[in-house]
Amino acid sequence: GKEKWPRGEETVWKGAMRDVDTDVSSITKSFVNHVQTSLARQPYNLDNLGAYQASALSVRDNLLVNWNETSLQYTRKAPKRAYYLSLEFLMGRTLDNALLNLGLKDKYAEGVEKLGFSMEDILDQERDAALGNGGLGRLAACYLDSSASAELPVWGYGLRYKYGIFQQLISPEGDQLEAPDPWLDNQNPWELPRLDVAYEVRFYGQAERLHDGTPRAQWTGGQEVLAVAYDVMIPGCYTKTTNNLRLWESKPKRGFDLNSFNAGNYEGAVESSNSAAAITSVLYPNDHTTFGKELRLKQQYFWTAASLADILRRFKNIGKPITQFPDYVAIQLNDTHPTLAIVELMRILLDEEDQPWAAAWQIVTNTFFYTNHTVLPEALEKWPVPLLEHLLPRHMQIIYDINMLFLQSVEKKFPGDRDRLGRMSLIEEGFPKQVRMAFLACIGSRKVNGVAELHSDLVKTTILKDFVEFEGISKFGNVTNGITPRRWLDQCNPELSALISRTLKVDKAVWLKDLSMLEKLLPRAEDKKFRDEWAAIKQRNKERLAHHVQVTLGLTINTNAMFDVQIKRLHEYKRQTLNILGVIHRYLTLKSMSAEEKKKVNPRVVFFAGKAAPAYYIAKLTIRLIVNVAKVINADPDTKDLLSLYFLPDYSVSLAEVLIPASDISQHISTAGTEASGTSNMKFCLNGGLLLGTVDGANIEIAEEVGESNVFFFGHLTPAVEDLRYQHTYHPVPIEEKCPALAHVLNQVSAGLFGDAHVYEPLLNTIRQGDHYLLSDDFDSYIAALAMVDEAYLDRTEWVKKSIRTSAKMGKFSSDRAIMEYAESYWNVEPQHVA
Ligand code: GL4
Repeated sequence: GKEKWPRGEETVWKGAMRDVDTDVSSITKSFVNHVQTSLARQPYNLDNLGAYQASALSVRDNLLVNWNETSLQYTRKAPKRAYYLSLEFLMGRTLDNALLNLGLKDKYAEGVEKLGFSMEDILDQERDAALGNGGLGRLAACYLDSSASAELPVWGYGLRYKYGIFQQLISPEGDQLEAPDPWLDNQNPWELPRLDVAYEVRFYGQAERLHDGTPRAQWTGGQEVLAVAYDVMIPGCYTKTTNNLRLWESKPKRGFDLNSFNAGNYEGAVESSNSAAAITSVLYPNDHTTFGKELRLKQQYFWTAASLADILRRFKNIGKPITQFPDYVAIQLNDTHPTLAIVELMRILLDEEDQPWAAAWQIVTNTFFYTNHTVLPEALEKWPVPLLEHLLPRHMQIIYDINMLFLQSVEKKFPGDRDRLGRMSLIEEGFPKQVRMAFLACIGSRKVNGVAELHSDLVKTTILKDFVEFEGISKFGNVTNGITPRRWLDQCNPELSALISRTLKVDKAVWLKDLSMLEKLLPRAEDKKFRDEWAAIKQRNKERLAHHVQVTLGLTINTNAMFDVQIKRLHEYKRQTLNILGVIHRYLTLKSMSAEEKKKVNPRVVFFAGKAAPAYYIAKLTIRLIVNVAKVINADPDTKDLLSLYFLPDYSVSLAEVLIPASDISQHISTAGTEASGTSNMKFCLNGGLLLGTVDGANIEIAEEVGESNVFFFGHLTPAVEDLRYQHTYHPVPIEEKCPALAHVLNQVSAGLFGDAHVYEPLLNTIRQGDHYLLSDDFDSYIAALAMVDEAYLDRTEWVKKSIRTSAKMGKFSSDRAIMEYAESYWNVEPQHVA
């Protein structure tokens, strides 16, 4: 029966309720309480790790108060909600972000100092939550921050991997080694285990159509595992709104399979429990590639099935008919990884809710929204039909049915166009047949978008061209990516944030939530005092980075040099190879200079960081080349004061927070048309670093905002790429002829200038033969652009003006703008103020 509420005396409850701490004495009190009770440790005798844990638990209590109020409000008002389904959430550290969003950082700093600790040391104890590979996962994290800050009822759904992205070690030879990332080892104060929120998820088994005049079928047998919820609080900036990120962990339904156990098969019994736990054991470390592994497909279904069951249960609590589902629920698919949610919702509506096909499809296609994040063919997901049939027999039936009805409607619009039917079919012919997930995501969604103007155009004119012709252009849109200025300015660059608040004469609470206000800094570019302060902050951030490298790697960095940074996943399309070959070119040029000529040269320090997928041989060779070039260059007394080079291992969100504010120039040099958006480009520019890049992704829109005179562009444009590749294949010209400067650099590498002459041949051959990413076409203009950067840096006054102008014009790239576009134009969800 229903329990009475409130139980007992309401006034007693109310009088005992906790509020958010606001003064230093209640903060120290809660800190010490957690030391004594939660940590069961003696006060006075506490290390930095213990102090971090006590701080985190105390901050968590504050978040929980807001989180509960937010949930209560959503339950009471039952507004339409949006759910962001992402296999990756690259959150980084939480404590600093939570303190800043709560507006309690100064008070906590004061409190812990009184207890004998430094805030900086405490913050440094936290491990990154690195449940993502790169931009796609970090974007999801920025969108959660912006949703909560805009008071939008948006929840994230993902997986609670036991191991996040691998830790990268670099051997002395320059090989990347991978070690597991045991991020949960020291307990994670930021998650709330919800053992009471659990769903059964089925795999394998048999699906039988009922043939009773309905489209229903029965799915039975197979393996059942349990999905258990872990909740992560997502505080908004200067608001009570604290949303939820729900991560699923897989568990065996029973500790072990009793049937096998009784039959004397102990090993088999334990094995089934192992395989259930395996589902959420590790994040796949591939960015832009798919491998067709069964466990990855299991992850995708496990996560979408649990999330949908949870969403449906919450919807049912409102008590509305199922046909109104899309009036209360919008689901954003972060790339094709959660596409099975479309099929799973169809299954539930048909088989469990007894909906006719057309009604079910109507509900589905009004619920989902699909974002595409890349047009690289190797990243477009396809699942073998036999694998799907085996693992998810009912879903495969439904996919066939969707496809049949879909192709019938295509045939109706384009009668007799068999080529078109073949191109558009959800099932690609071949051995084996494969399901094209991007097509399924497209036809199952209300809207489809790309992540920057150029990319969205490419989606419409290439991979989904036929679908635009069939469904009409209005279904296809663009939402240019954004970044949260909380983490990527206020948190990572507190001095710059403070300068901005002083200059604008407004509290950061205001401009951090309306980033276009930065434009008011523009006139200050003409103010010498302001420029000097601006430049001094950049210099201190460079020293902070140098200090970090000194402490962690024992290397001494020349902070009088220009800091030139390229940090991102290693990939041929991102062309780290172009950068390192450019560095070698610079080195060879310096070696040929007279002492007199050298005096005019600007010293430069080049930084690289980034991980390569463990099986990506060419990307790993690029790391090896960078490391070995660094050894030679950094040890050469002729040049080392003018050029040095570092590969910083184990790139992470936290490392990015130190690198980005220290950059004078950063490189975003993908082959035109390959980088869908890029988001670190925005982070560098927001922090006053200038951009050296190709005419690609969001670089284009950044240039539109800050003005072309404030960015350094080079290279061929997207429309030329196809032609150039055709030339490479059918009319190849030897590199010596086409680009002698590049040929010379390659020959020096081949000759063993950086050791291991033969080792690099496979890498060099990707350029000598085929050159799919057009390094030989862009090398000369790249070198010219680097020279223009040098030239510009000599006029330091003008450089600082560019830096200020760049930062001032970055308002558009706040993820607050992006999330409002999704909320208003796609999801139709509205802010819910929590009083
Ligand atoms: C990516 C794109 O490569 C990147 O340009 C974009 O900024 C990011 C977020 O939209 O998505 N796509 C894939 S796949 N990984 C990415 O980082």
